[in-house]
Amino acid sequence: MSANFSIKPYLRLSGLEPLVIRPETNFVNVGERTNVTGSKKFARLIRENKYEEALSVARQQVESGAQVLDVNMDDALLDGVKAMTTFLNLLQSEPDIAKIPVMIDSSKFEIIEAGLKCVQGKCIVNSISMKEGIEKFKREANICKLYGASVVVMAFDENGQADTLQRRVDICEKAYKILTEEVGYDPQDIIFDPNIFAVATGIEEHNNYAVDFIEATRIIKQKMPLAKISGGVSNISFSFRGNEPVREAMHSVFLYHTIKAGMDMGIVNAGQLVVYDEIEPQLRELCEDVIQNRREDATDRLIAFAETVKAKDKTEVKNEAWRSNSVEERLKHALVNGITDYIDQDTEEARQKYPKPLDVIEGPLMNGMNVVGDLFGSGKMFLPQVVKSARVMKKSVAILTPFIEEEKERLRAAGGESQASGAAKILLATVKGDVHDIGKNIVGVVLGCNGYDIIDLGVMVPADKILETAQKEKVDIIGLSGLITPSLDEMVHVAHEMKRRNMNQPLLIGGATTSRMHTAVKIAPQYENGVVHVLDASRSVTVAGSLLSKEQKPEYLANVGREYQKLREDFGSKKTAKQYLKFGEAQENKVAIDWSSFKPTVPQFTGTRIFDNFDLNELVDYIDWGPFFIAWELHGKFPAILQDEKVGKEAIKLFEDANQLLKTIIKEKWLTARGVIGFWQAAGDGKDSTLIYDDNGAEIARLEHLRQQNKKAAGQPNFSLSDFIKPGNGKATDYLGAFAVTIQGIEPHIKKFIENHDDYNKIMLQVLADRLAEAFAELLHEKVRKDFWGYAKEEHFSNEELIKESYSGIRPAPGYPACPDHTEKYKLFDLLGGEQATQITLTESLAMYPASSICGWYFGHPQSQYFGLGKIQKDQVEDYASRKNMQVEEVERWLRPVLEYDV
Ligand code: B12
Repeated sequence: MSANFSIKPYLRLSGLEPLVIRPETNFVNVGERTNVTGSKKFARLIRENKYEEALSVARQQVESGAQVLDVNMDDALLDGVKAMTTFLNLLQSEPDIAKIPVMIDSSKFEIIEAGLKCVQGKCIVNSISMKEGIEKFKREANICKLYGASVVVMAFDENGQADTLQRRVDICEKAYKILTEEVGYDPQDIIFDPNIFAVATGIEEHNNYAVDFIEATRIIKQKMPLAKISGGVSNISFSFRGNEPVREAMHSVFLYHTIKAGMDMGIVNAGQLVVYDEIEPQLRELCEDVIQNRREDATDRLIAFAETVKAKDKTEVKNEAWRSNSVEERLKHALVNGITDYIDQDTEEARQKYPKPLDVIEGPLMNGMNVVGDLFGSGKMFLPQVVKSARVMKKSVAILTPFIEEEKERLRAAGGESQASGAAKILLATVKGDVHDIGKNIVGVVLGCNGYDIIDLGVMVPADKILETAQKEKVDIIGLSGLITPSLDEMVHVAHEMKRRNMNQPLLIGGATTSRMHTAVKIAPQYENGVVHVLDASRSVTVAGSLLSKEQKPEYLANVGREYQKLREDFGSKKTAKQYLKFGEAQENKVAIDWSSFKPTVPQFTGTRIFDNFDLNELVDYIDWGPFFIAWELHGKFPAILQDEKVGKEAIKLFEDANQLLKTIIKEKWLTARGVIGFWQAAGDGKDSTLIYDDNGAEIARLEHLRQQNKKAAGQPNFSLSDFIKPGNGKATDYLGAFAVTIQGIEPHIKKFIENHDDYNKIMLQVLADRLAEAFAELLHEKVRKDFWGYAKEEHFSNEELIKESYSGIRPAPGYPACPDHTEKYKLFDLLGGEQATQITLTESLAMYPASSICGWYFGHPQSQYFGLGKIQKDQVEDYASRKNMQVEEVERWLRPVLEYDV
């Protein structure tokens, strides 16, 4: 180890990927739906032994932004040890879920221990305490330590739960001493939960609970600075249930103090819905009185005020007081609140006040954006608000630009130097073959808000163009984006080219399909001057900041380099640790379906049917709003998110804006929906292929499927989509369907929004077009089940049930986890009538243009289900290549992310 290399004492957790909780990290969300005590659906699936389906609950959690996954099997009707073991073992073979750390949650230690035996990486045990004496506490802590787990310690001892400041501190300190001195725990692996209780309950003894928690947090952090503090924030405002404005304000005030005191994680049901500084001053004062227990009548006064808040609708009162402030303050207010109403007149006033137009940008506008950046960075502002701020900024800059140009001209004519903005330049591009840019656009806006000069080259940009522009424009950072897996290879190519061209700018990698692991293993080794994977827009700011600071850059890149080296080593060792079946064995363990009594439902037609200009009104009810909010980085389930204590207010605003735009889109016919579906006679070959026949019984296509190859728990099959088609002996015995849907016509409207400097509506339109495409796929699938194929004529599901995929039959899309090979899209498009019938074009990476397009297969058998393929081995790849008549190397190129071996 070199002399200046030391591992910082941060709480380091991991699933397949690490989660490091650094001092600057905000609250850590723990996904709580994989908990039989909290989720009825999850409990039912576990009781019915439907573990594969139960995994989808976990997957949903990860997709909605959980950073840690809480797993709880405490149900009297369950064998908890068995359930925990089976579920965690299965979960470990799903890389998209197992990437985040697990929190093993149980009140029974034997269940915790069973869980500890299964998880890979570094997990959290929730919880241990001294409730049943010190010996038991030590014994359990020792076992947790043996497994390398971090522990949540409840402030609880033999005398009960700690409810005074002194007892909170004493119990935590005692537990800390035992854990660090006797058990040998690292302090950073200890998380205290010092009990948040409700205040303003009318019971005098409760009045000091908040003060005690805050003080306990402060003292615990002073005495034990490396330990973490956690708690359930919404408990504090329990007595004001039903009065959201007051609860929001209380949470904000409480968090203001607890975060300052050192609270770092928790189940964030509560939060800063309102920024502390923007709480109505009288309400803030009253909450401060209650939280800080500053006056005897604090509770009564807050209750009295709460009645008035309840009575009036806050949002009706438009507060225009800010208009009487200075122009600098007004610009700041407009930026922070995303108000464009007065931006023309305020910008003009500032331009006249300042000596040069550029001074307005570098002065009040940048000051305002710095506030926005800080609030976003500290979790006090949400992405939609930031994008609205950007719109204000861009509009103001657009007003100033002609004056800046004029000034430049004047200086040039007078032989002087033209002013140059000193902002660092960042080039962004979606790589060749990929058409997606929502994520990239969001990153561009967020970085732009932080003062960087963004050069956005758009989508499908070849490596040469990216690198030539970077060199010509002397950019400081290059950022690549990609949504589908073939883009990963293109990113490797760009990195390779950067080395060949002797470039020195750091390279950022982002987008839904990218990962730290792939970046470390495949991209970083191509280029030595810095390759960094960035998970989302919020993180791009700190990464860019570190890379652009001369002082921080060397250390930052050295750290990333070490982290990636470790990931490469882990990647190498993990591969050998996993157990796989020979391909033949996996084929033997296929899904057991009793075909003897199966009679396939005959679809209404065979061949294809086109739905052109489909009524958009009909699609609205089929929209799944969940991913809409995820795209805007507001995490939570729809519609509950609209009531969410932390993001609810912003979610409602966003939802209203979306519906407003949706109405315009439909009324003014901005977009057109086009879909194609088809059915064909089919038969399985008894192994991994599906044969497609025309009406005369002639074979017209042969679909190839991939099969799970990891060793399964007893009774669990190795899934392949081919298992869901009835085998035939060269003769049709079953049916298979396919579809493609697309939303066309977005381009002129995007152009208009760009011209209008309106990123907010540009991103909104893109996200809505994607939602409409997905809704169209859902609606057609329903029509297929009930009508065109008609195997589920009696089906009656609500939109919510449709989203949960409660129906029979599936529509897997090439590229999705059950069928990750994009090249099968060629066959799908041929069957559906090619690009002409679908009006979708395929890029060289098999992305579909327009971006808002989806295609997939229909499987009708009631036992058909979604699954994740996981990794596969060379014997299967060779078999697959020979079946597809392709070179093994070519197949390996398309399937690289699912290969269990290196190529
Ligand atoms: C919504 C969605 C769609 C939308 C389109 C999304 C879009 N326009 O971007 C629709 C419904 C149209 C769609 C279609 C398809 N999809 Co899709 N889709 C998703 C989903 C559910 C969410 C993606 C998303 O929009 N996230 C929100 C945005 C804002 O996030 P983002 O793009 O990741 O960007 C953020 C970060 O990644 C980062 N970032 C992004 N770029 C950059 C760049 C830089 C420099 C930096 C620093 C950071 C950065 O910051 C962004 C903001 O925080 C994902 C699953 C998932 N959970 O990711 C699958 C997913 C991306 N889709 C997938 C697939 C396969 C498809 C289809 C091919 C399926 C098919 N056969 O029809 C098609 C392809 C469409 C096409 N035109 O070719 C796969 C891709 C993996 C693969 N195997 O290729 C995924 C991962 C699902 C899966 N688990 O398999 N999809």
